[in-house]
Amino acid sequence: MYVYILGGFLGSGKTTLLMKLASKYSQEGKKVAIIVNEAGEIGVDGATLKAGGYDAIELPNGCICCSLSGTLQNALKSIKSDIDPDIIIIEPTGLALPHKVADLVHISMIDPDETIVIGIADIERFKDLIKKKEEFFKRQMHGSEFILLNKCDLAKNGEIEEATAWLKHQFPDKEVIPVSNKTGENLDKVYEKMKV
Ligand SMILES: Nc1nc2c(ncn2[C@@H]2O[C@H](COP(=O)(O)OP(=O)(O)OP(=O)(O)O)[C@@H](O)[C@H]2O)c(=O)[nH]1
Ligand SMILES: [Mg+2]
Repeated sequence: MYVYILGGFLGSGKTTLLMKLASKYSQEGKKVAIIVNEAGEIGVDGATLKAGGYDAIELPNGCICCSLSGTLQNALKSIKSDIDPDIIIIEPTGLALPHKVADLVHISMIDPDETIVIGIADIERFKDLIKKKEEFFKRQMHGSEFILLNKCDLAKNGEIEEATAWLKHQFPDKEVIPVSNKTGENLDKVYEKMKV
């Protein structure tokens, strides 16, 4: 069982990627379970996900990396015992620290083969986010395996190069992949990075 955690600020494209991943893996015949913890007004609810044929658990009103940490651990345990999926995809709120969610997965004793945190940044609001919340953004990306620079379909000339250079300077060890969760650009590279 693999656990993927999609970390990134509010509106960066976590749910859009989650839906793409869930549908790809289901089409491949894998059993996918989803945990979403929405903070914002944009997104999908558990009912919509279930309609897509996935086992989905929605954890609203609180943040899974802090106030709902016990709830998350219980959800993970019941998913493991009741559904036993091949893949669990977790979308924490845009205000969560994804590496803390990964720590909770580890201590919940569900014993995944691997837990992978994917960092997602929004190219359209990149400069603005760095200006206003640089420290938080860095902490959010800190525990990720690699970083997706999303919404590349909206990027203006030079923006992708500039943001990539900034990210590579902050995180020399992390691969930065410009993608569009909307058009699907470069998502093949993302799938290659995933272990299943
Ligand atoms: N143009 C463009 N829009 C995108 C892309 N990915 C996501 N969006 C749009 O950006 C908005 C936010 O996307 P979501 O996937 O809901 O983002 P999120 O990170 O789940 O948002 P929260 O859960 O509210 O934090 C939606 O209107 C998406 O349609 C992309 O690659 N390109
Ligand atoms: Mg969302």
